[in-house]
Amino acid sequence: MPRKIVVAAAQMGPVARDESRWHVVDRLISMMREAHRRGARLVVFPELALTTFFPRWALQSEEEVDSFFETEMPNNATAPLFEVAKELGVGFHLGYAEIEAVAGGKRHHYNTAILVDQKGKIAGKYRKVHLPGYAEPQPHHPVQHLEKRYFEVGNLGFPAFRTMDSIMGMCICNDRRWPETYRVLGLQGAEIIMLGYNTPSANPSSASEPLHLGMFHNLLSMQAGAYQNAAWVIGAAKAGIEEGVHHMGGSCIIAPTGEIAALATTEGDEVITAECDLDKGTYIRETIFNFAAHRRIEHYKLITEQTGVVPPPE
Ligand code: CDV
Repeated sequence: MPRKIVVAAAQMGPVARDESRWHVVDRLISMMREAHRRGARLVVFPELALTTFFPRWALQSEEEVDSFFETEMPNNATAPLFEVAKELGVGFHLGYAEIEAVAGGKRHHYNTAILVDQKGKIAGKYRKVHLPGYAEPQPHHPVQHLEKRYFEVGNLGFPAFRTMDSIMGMCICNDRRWPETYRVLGLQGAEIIMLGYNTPSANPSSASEPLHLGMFHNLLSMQAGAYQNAAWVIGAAKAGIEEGVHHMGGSCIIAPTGEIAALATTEGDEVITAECDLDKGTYIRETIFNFAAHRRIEHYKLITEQTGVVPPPE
């Protein structure tokens, strides 16, 4: 019996600093309805989808920082999205800034994504592990990227979830560039890997990188991750000029073969869809990337024991 699901990536055009959550959620709902009209049962929204990409600024007051975070999910502003998801029978992935309040009054800040099932229930949560950028502004950089100022490293690992008749995993933006992300999910049998991203079109830390490499590296990373782990990868971008910074689009749906099944063509709100055969990667998992037969973990120790580069002695 074929296991097929139509999935969508809902790319977002810019979100202004003063745009309300209510307005953003309206945009997300419109795209969810459009995806549903095209037969989708799962929609992937971008990283930090509810607000502008605030880590481009060195915000000074705690109050202002917290205004970009959610303390509960769903909340008043996002509840309509959950309701429409349930009404339509469409699952979704949503990135947002999360404050977790723990005992003793301490609060943790994470760059988070949730997976909501087709009944509107949260089926999984992920907190971004690979936080790019800096804690303090870098005056010589073309664009500031201060995720290390606002977020703690995620504490949930890379969990996979059995939901919506599949095994699904998530990662967020910069995580998509790291092979370890996909492999940890691949080792749990992930068939669909979802991610959102906010990526400036020009490398924020290097004025000398040719512009065309941005999109090349974006697709290269996701296509390699998909193929090497025989998984579908769905990437949803924030695109266009947001508060003066141009973000690349290129939202895409990538097959387990590494081939691009759908690719966004605009820099605005845009829904792309593809029919995913969840068994398309099976022959890859049983042959070239049969992990149980071919992986040689006794030779991979450095990957978990060492962080930076240590060249051999001269
Ligand atoms: N939001 C991100 O994680 N952005 C990074 C940028 C800073 C390079 C990315 O990897 O796309």
